[in-house]
Amino acid sequence: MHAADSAAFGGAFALKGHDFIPAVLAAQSMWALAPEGWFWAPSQALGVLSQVSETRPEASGRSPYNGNEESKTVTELESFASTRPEELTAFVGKHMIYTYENGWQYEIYIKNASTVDYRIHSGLVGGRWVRDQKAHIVRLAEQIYKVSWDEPTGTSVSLTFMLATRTTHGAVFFPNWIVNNPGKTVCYQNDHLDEMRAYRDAGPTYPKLVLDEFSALTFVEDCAPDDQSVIACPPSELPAGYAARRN
Ligand code: FER
Repeated sequence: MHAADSAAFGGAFALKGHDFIPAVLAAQSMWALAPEGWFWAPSQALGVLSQVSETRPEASGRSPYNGNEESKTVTELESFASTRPEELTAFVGKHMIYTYENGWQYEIYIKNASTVDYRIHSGLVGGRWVRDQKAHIVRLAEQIYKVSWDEPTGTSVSLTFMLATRTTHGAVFFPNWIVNNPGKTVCYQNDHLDEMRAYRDAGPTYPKLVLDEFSALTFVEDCAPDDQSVIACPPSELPAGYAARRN
């Protein structure tokens, strides 16, 4: 791990070469050891850093990252397997409906520890629905989960679910071709995967539209994992009032 990488984890920052340490920092910080040497870190960051180093997959031999990434493909480099599956059991099976502050309404089913199904009820790409999207799912803290993936369309999605407050936050990065022609993605994507990849590769990708929105969870229930009946039809074929249910 480079000092710069260490800095990215939890906000630690390197002060190598600086011999003046302000007292206020000294009171709230500690020296931390990275392979390249000692660096200064806020004390809150140290817990995160020690967790990271204890569970560093490359240290356990599980990770394909070996310092020679140029020679590997994305498929070889990217693993959707959770390093902490025991932390996901309460989240797997969750079926949630939520509305962003901009009015867009979405539905997601956490199908298993590395897969989501979803349906979009309204918004830029309302009507779109997707099954078996591989996603990275992690628990950030008690009752807070992050779900991140890259669509065949080129849209990148990172969603944070805060179950205690029944809120979410979405950071979604739409390529420009979707902004120009959102309707092209409105379908049951599983039947059009090659078409979506072709649109993605044709672009234009830029400028991307970044959605950065909070939402309210209006409906939450627990379903069994890997249940194909949870998300099984387009929004238009749902019974009246389906997405308006509140609990
Ligand atoms: C979400 C925001 C965006 C979401 C999915 C997307 C299931 C995906 C959008 C797209 O692929 O067009 O909250 O949740």
